[in-house]
Amino acid sequence: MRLITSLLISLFPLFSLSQGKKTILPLVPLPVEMNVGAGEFKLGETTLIYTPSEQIINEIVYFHSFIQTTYGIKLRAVKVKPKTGNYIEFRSNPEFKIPDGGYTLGITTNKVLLQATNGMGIFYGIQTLFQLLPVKGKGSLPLPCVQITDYPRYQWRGMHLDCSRHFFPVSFIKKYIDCIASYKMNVFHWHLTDDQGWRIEIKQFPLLTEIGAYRKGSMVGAYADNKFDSTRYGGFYTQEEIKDIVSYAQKKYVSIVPEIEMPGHALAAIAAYPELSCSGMPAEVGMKWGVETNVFCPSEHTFTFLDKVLNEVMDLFPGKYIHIGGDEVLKDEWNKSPICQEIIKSNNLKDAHELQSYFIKRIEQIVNARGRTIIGWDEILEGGLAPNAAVMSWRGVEGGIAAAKQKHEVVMSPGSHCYFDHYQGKPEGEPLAIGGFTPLEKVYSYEPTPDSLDMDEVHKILGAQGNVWTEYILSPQQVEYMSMPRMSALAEVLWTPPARKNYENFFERMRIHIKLLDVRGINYCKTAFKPSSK
Ligand code: TNX
Repeated sequence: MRLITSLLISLFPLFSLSQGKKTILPLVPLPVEMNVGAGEFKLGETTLIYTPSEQIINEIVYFHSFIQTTYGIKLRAVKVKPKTGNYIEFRSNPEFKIPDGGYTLGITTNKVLLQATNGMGIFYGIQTLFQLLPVKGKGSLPLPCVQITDYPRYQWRGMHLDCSRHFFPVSFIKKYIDCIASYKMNVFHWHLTDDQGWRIEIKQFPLLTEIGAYRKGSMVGAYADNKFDSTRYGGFYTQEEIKDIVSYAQKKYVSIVPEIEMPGHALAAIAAYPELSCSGMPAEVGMKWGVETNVFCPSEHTFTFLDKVLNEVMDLFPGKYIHIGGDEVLKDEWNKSPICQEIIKSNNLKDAHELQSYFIKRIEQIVNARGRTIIGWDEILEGGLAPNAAVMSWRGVEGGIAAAKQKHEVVMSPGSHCYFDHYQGKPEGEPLAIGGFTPLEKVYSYEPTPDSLDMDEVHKILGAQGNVWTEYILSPQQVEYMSMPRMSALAEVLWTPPARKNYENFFERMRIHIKLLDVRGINYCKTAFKPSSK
């Protein structure tokens, strides 16, 4: 019996069996190492905050104001280390030995000690503290005694949001970023342009938003019904709003990767400036979902336009990666167009696929000139990859494997596991979605690093990302419903060592954790928690 008990404890170290009572700590993602002890630290009005490290003052202010707004407790900060309990010490030291983004958290009955090498690690340790605190309470808040050592498995822990098909307000973008950060994820891939709407203000081309940000109507209901309304729909983010969001995200250690789609999915831009297409014919912002034949013409005029657009984009977004799309480029127009045939000939290209590769390489030069890197959907492999491009693998993992073998960076986002616009339960019991079936357990089972890569190729897998395409997602509440709890499962895939992963255990933790979502007003798929859809 003792053998079985100790085996159980070592398998599930987060079950504290003190006094025969099972305690599950609702931590998501599960930390790398964790030992639960006996007793509690009580956080209350008399708890002091102390830090010897000036450079993490933002994180401490963040912790302080969260405790005040959530529990009405105003903690006092002191400059001298308290001699006796009860206090919380935040310590940041570049010499501290822990991988980047990591932290250690020690909670004893009279002291909490959070240590890291920098503000990022402290920020993640604070997320853990927030998940350990009771979701509601006043006066004296118990924190279980525990020792945690924690750090991320992958460097790209991403979530995407399509703001073209449907537009979401700044306040929601911030809430989405908060949610991403609370699961220790660190990339927000912001899909800003597509056929059905251009959503980013570009000062040199005002028509992109004046015309391109609005469509005359939208598809309603299922695609097969082919029904439309005639309500003008649209919106866009001003450059001031974008700057505000970028700095908001920086404070939460989330880097924003903006996506400007090209050469396909560009109808909204073409509606604003028809000379960007091969025919030059007037066009309208898309109302129907799907893939359009009207794409950017690979002419010098288009490259000059995109140079200016991308430079404004790079002025706004300081991160390393600029997503340039590259997916689903129908070649109909290019095959017909004399201009394209001329470009193919004068550049010694074989066909329209090589023309697509030529297009992406020209764009890469614009982005590399500013010291940045392009990332594109896996179609950018066709006709030859641009020299420094990173690849986002969505049509399965093969594109990602091929890119890694060519020593290019890869972010995995296969439709099979990472498309959060797909159904997460039986369609009869779910709101209308695009199709597919990607329940929670399937997301949890995802392994981003393919077996077929060798030692120096595996490092090219930066991580993975969940994609939220919004053709059938009309409101912020619905974005949350489709993302949650699948985002939490993906967060654990990307943070926790595979040997520590266990779906039953994750599910138990999530069942408690959702109380926190309720308190924070975050919607989630309720059916995911019914035993039948586990
Ligand atoms: C494919 S994923 C697309 C999007 C759609 C999505 C719907 C990708 C690179 N392109 O344009 O919104 O499917 O699931």
